[in-house]
Amino acid sequence: MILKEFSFIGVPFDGAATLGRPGSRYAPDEVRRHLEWMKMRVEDGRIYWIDRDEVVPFDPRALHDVGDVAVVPHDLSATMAATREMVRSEAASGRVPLVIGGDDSILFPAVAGIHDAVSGSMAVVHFDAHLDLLDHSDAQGSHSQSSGMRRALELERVVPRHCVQVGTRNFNFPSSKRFIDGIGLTELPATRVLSDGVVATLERIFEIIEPADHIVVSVDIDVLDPAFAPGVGWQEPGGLSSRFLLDLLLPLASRVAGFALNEVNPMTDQGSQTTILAANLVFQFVVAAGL
Ligand SMILES: [Mn+2]
Repeated sequence: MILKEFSFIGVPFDGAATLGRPGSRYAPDEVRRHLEWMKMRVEDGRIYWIDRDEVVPFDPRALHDVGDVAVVPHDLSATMAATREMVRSEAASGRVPLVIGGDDSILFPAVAGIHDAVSGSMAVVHFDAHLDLLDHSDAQGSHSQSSGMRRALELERVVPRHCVQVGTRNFNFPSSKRFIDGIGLTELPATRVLSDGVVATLERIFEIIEPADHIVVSVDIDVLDPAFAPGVGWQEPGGLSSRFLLDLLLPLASRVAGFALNEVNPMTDQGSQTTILAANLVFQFVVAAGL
């Protein structure tokens, strides 16, 4: 029996990579390619999960690839509208959308598509080196890889005090700090997460998101240290390890209404280090959700 079904939705668009390097448009197909290697290890609906030291049920049919959004490379608004609609439609059909970008402007239509499909309050767990809280700038406009979380927080039923940003670091604008404090968003910077450890961090995340009716998890792959994920739009030092991120993500898997993974960039990758990691995040998330 399949407990929960997922829809892999590719968004091969990096037209809003207005800072940092473009190239994430190539991520969805690369992630798909590596996913095939992982599915290969399923026997009779079961897979040996070495980290748990047990054989666990997994039906590959739980992970549907519904193809790519019909992106319009020269038109950000049309691309976001098409992404939002495909996410809405998959969520409305009862599957959990796995939105694989693409630059991090896709965070917004991923959350908005879920918002369109469900009623009740929503929380976003945002893993990222960056805040993505830019309201507007002359260079980047109002929708870019720097504004996705800001736009998501404006959705009617997304409740800022039930949202949390995890793994953020280094420097940003003082006006962003005023915004965070003003709307009651919780920041769990990488330094704090790494010193508190996995268990205490998870306790804090669950405490913040618990009251929300629906949870969306959004991962910018640059939440990881560049040593673990070199293939990103911008390498931000001082981040999490891949093990640490997996340990934080997987306990959330059975609870989410949607998952987004953005900024994986095959053009800046070392071999396939980051795209293999991205495929692992997706695959382990789906297996964990079924347990
Ligand atoms: Mn980022």
